Amino acid sequence: MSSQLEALNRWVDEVARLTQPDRIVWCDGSDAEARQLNDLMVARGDLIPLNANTHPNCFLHRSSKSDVARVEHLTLVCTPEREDAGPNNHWMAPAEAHAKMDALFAGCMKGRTMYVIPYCMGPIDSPISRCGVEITDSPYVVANMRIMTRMGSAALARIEREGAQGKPFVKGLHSIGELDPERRFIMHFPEELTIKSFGSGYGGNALLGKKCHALRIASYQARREGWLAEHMLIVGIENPKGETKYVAAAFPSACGKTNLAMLIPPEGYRKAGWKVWTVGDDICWMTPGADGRLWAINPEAGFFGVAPGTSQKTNPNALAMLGHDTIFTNVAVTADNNPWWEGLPDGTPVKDWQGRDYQPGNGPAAHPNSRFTVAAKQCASFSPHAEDAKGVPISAIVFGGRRESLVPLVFQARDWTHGVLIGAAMASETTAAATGAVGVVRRDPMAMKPFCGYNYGDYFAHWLSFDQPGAKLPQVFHVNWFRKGSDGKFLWPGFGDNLRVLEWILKRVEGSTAAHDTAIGHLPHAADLDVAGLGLDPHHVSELLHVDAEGWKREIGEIGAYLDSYGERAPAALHRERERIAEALKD
Ligand code: SAT
Ligand code: MN
Repeated sequence: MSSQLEALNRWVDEVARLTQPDRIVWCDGSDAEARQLNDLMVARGDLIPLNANTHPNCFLHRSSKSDVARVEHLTLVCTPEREDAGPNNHWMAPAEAHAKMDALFAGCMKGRTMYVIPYCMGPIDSPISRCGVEITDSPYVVANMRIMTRMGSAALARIEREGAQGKPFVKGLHSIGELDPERRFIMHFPEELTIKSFGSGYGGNALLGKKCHALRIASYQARREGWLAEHMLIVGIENPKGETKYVAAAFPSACGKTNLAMLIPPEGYRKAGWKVWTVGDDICWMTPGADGRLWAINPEAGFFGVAPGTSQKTNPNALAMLGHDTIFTNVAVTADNNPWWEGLPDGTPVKDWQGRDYQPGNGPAAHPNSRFTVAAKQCASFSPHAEDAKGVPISAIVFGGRRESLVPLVFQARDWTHGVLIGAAMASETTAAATGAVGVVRRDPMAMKPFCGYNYGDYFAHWLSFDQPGAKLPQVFHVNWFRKGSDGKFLWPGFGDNLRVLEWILKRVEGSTAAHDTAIGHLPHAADLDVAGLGLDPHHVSELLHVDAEGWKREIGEIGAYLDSYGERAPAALHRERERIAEALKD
């Protein structure tokens, strides 16, 4: 046995001694194993089979009602020095955190089965991919990890192979405990490549390959090793000439990343031959290639998407892929046992997400953060290059948030440093993906606020460090689909029509269109955005492309105060860039 497998066995033994499960199961990822687990969960009531005629092999899971979203206040990064976690993270000293977690884990799997899940984040043969092992007592977690990662024997073989090359795997220990919010923590030990999560069964808290590994731990590794682990979708845009360019885009949770990744071109574009290819909808690992470009993979194998709002109108690709082999969590059901959520035009809920008879007075039928888990391969727009071992080359990086006011529909950074400032200054109104108030504007640099596994000041410096001689870095843009007019209505139609903005972005990448230079960056000339036929009020178009100098002076001031909150660790180059913009706004 290789020393890596010995180390893994030792860790599994150690965990079993601590948690005292009745049984230990090593997951091989086979279909037979999945069927057995499903049967077990159905028998226990953890999964409810949905209508087998309309939704073959689809199941509903109802979570505990106080376990429906990520819990940022209980998510900690445990580095020896508090400063290394930074003001952007909750922190605890590693020894104290281990003691706290081990006390929670002691005996917690008595009467339960402990599952050992070897997994690979990214295509199994890609050098950019990384492996981990999650130990959990939740069959629901196993079923979700099976869809979201490459899980089982192939991953175990890679772990063994990489052990011989001295490459470690990430260790994640998870127990649902008693699902008691008072006894819940998600702890990260980046220097030990270790995660300990207790007391929640919810996606981002429990599927440890996702936010915990692929973002918090991976961002830390990426800084050490010279790559980027980002909260970004990856989408390929094919023009009528048959050329495909790839765009990576960062938006906070529940701001439409899945919809953008699966966009259906508006009819005119479709007829002209435009196509959109989905590579990923949530996480992007990018690494500089020998040619100087950034090459990206999606480390995930599935989509864990927000159900409410997903419809034939907003995301037909998603709706189609949800017709079979899907796990739904916290949606409502109709009388004929089909899944239902707010935003679906047809069907009537009879049971709400908690399984109660549906009554409008009880609030939405589906939980606002209810989710689907589905294999990426089920998506009709899934890119034929999504599993390429070398990844796909990124031409443009797009940052975006939910901003009712001030921020224009689209603008382009002057250069990389300006682009990093734009990413660092991102702000967005909060959503239901995390517990807490919804709709409050907060700074969410690169949409990584809940996911950056180290000090944001160091993270900004890491981003700046990619600007090397010979680098062919992507152009950087900022978009805002969520601008509202004085009547409180959205000014921009969004969804498929966002391709009109992506088209301008790609023209800028090619250098085939001029732009309007402003203090905050390059904006489209109204005539260069293909909005004819959208029926937009021309006044609204100019509002969408307007730079409100007074508003931006305030914003730039707030960005300065925000950078100051990282003290010495905030790169001087960002301060200088901010000052340059502040000066330009005076003209
Ligand atoms: O954290 S999850 O991955 O479960 C969902 C999200 O917040 O993006
Ligand atoms: Mn996300």
